[in-house]
Amino acid sequence: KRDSKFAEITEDHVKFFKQLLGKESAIIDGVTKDATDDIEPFNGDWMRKYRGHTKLVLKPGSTEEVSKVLKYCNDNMLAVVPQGGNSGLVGGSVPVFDEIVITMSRMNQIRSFDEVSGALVVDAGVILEVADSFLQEKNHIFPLDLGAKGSCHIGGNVATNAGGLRLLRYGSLHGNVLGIEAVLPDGTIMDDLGQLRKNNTGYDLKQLFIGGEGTLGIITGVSIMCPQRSNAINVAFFGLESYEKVQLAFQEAKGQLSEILSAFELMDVQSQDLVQKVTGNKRPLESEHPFYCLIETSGSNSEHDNEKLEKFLEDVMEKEIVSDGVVAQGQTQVKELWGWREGIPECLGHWGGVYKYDLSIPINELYALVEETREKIHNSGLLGDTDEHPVVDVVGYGHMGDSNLHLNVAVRTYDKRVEKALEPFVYEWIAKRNGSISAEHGLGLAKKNYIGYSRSDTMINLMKQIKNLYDPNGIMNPYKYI
Ligand code: FAD
Ligand code: 2HG
Ligand code: ZN
Repeated sequence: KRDSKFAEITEDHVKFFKQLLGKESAIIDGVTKDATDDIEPFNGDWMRKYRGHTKLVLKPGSTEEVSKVLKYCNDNMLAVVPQGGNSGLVGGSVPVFDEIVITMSRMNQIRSFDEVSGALVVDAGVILEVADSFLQEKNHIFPLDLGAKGSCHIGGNVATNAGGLRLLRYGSLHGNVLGIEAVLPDGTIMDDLGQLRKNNTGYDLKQLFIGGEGTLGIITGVSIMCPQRSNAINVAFFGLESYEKVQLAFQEAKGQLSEILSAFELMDVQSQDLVQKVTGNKRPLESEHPFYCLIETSGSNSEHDNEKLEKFLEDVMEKEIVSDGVVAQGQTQVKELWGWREGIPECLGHWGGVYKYDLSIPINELYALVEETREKIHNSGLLGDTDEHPVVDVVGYGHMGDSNLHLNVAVRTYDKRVEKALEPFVYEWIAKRNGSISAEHGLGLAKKNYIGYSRSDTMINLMKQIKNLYDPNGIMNPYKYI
């Protein structure tokens, strides 16, 4: 239900914002004129699962403008949703009712780069791929990479504490982010945009905004540590006959490839079958296997790394851990092989909808959940790719190197019966193993009722106290997890 403490947007409010933001393009106004088509992309999420009813989208162009917008909203009890690239997978970036969308797309400038320290300072609305291309010219790399890089914003990445494909190597944003500039609901600008690697002067408040999902304030600037780009990127793709063997391969990879290992990704055959159905591409390996892994190495010497990777593959095949495999010959094949992994989320959406679970699980049990879920769906009679039996398939893949499983159930339509078969089953399964119901995507709207499976009442109460301190009126991204 819409919270009646929030004001409804009036023509006077719109007038204020128009005066403040000036430019015609800085506001999409469905209040004083009928909502245009333009506003709809801001109301819907990437999965087509959540839909809000905003009538007003604001596009501030500077930190000062964000500050003035938020102060006005706070004074007038207008609820807001910060939005980055709108690629989030938990419904956190779209309004639930008529909250004002504040999109960061106009704040898209790279502010500075220090070639000696590797510190990059950007506006929150810079697209991840744009930052990475900029860094490539400077022989550096953004320490985060993910399939949505072409659309997600760095501010959104930080707000969700995104993990992605290379966390194994470069670590999480909690370690890489050096500083944050954020605006609190009352308009206060929290300038903590330092570039220091070490700074133990009191509480590290910026950490609250990393993974805060827009519930405390709006991130306007980010300073982040970027490593040197490796000259050599090599990739191997291989098939295995059991999850036991996947674990052995992971151990071997860590042992044999140690400091050059930069990704270890897992995909089951079901996920690969669906990717093939959608893309029609030829599979990297001739023979079929229940599991596939993709390993990436990043080092300084291509020949040396390639030799290491070839030797690794030979060794694990000799030990009968790996059944078949291939090492990419050149960058085109590197990209092609990555496509079989990075393409999964997009391909799975092809049938209509996907129930997504993003889980941290003790590694030895990681795939057991997929098997149990598959069995449950089989027994429920919902499998069939028809309107009556809407489930297309149950697939498991993810960041094996970080014990992070993506359990996805592809469906023709979102269906209450499927949801009932999956929830709270999946969450109970995770709670029993002290796992996490959100490894890297956040809670948003999707998991708001389930936080208790991963956090104690004491922890949740402490979070609520922080929320009330920063946002006493509760205008920041309401109806979501907190
Ligand atoms: P949005 O979706 O716009 O917003 C996400 C949340 O952050 C919302 O709650 C929003 O209110 C808040 N927010 C956004 N910007 C700000 C800001 N400036 N200040 C305060 N709050 C803000 N995620 C991973 O972790 N790893 C992956 O490997 C991965 N792969 C993906 C692949 C695909 C194909 C897709 C579609 C998504 C993937 N994601 C992944 C999820 C998503 O891309 C990330 O969560 C990303 O970090 C979201 O960034 P965004 O700019 O799109 O944020
Ligand atoms: C990935 O690793 C993303 O590809 C998306 O985190 C996972 O769609 C998903 O469930
Ligand atoms: Zn992921």
